[in-house]
Amino acid sequence: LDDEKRLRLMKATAIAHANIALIKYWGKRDERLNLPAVGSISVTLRELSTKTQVVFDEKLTRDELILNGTPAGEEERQRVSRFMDIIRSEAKISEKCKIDSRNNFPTGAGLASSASAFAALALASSHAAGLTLSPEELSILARRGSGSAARSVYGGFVEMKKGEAADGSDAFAVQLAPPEYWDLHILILITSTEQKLIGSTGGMIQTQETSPYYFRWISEQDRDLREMREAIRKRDFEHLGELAEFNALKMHATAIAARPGILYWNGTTVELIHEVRRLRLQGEAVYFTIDAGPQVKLICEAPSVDKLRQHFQNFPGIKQIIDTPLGPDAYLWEASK
Ligand code: 2P0
Repeated sequence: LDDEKRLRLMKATAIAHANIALIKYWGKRDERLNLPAVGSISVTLRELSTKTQVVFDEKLTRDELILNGTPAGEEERQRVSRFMDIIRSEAKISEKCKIDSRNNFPTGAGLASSASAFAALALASSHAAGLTLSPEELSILARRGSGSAARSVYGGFVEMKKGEAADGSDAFAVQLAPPEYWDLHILILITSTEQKLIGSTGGMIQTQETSPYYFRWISEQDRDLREMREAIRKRDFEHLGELAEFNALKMHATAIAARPGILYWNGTTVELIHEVRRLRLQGEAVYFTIDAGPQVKLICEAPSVDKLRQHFQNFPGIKQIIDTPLGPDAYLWEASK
C-alpha cells in the first residue's frame, strides 16, 4: 500500500498559458541561473496553453520527454533533463521521470512555447516530487527553465522582477492585475511557420556582447516599466499600446545593431507594421508588438476584435490569425490521479 501511495504522489499534471511581453525581456545578468538583465511586463494568453504530465518512476534509467505525442529531440530532452535535476536536488529524490507535454496551439505555428512549457513543467514536476512551493518559489523555479516562463505562473498582467541578489532569490514574477481587470485582446498574425535561425537565448547573448545600443536598452528599461504600470493602473489603452510598440521596436533595434545583426522580421512583418500605423491614422485603436520571431501581435480592446480580424483575413503573407483574451494562473489538473 505504501508503494501505491508513493506512486500516486509522484505523478502530477499541470496547465500553464503562454504570455506576450508588453515590456520586453532581452538580456541576462547571469546565464547559469538564468537571471534577467531587465524586468519585463506581460499579459498571459487564454487560448494558448501547455498541458504537462510528469511521472517519476524508479524503473526509468533516463528522463523521457514526449512533445505533442512524439519523442522530443535529444537537445530538448537534455534541456528538460537538466531542469529535472534541479527538482530532484531540491526534493532530494533520484527517480528519473517521464514527461508528456502538449500544446493546445498548432505546433510549427512559429509561436514560442517555452514560457507555457516550463511554467507547466515547474508546477507539475514540483508537485509530483512532493515539493510545496509558494507562488514566488514556483516562479523562480520556472525561470530556471526559461526566463519568460517565470511570468506564465500568473494570469492577467504580470511583472517579472529583475532582482538584485546574486542567487536569484528576488528574480521572480508578480501579478499586477487579474485577467478580468481589463478586456484586452491579442491577435497573433502568423507570417511564417519556419524554425527561426537564432533562438532567444543565443540572440540575447549576441546582443549583449556586441550591440552598441545594449547599454542604452538596459538603462531605459526601469522608466518603461514604471510607465507601463501606470498605463495599466489607469487602463489607458493608447498609452499602453504606444509604449508597448516603442519598447518592442527598441528591443529589435538593439538586436539589429548586434554584430552580426539579429533580424527576426520577414517582409510581411514590415508590411504589417506599416498597416497597423495606417489603421491608426484612420482612427483604429490598435498597436503591435513583436517577439523573437516574424509574427506580429496586435494589441486591442475586445470591441475591435471582429473588425481587425476581418481586415487582416486576406492580407498577403498572413498564414493564420489567433485571437485571445487574457488568461488565468497556471494550475494543477487532477493532481493525484
Ligand atoms: C519576452 N522574449 O519578454 C522576450 C521578448 C522574446 C522577445 O522572453 O533564454 O525563451 O529561455 O530565458 O524566455 C524569450 O526568451 O529566453 C523572451 P530564455 P526566453 O517575452
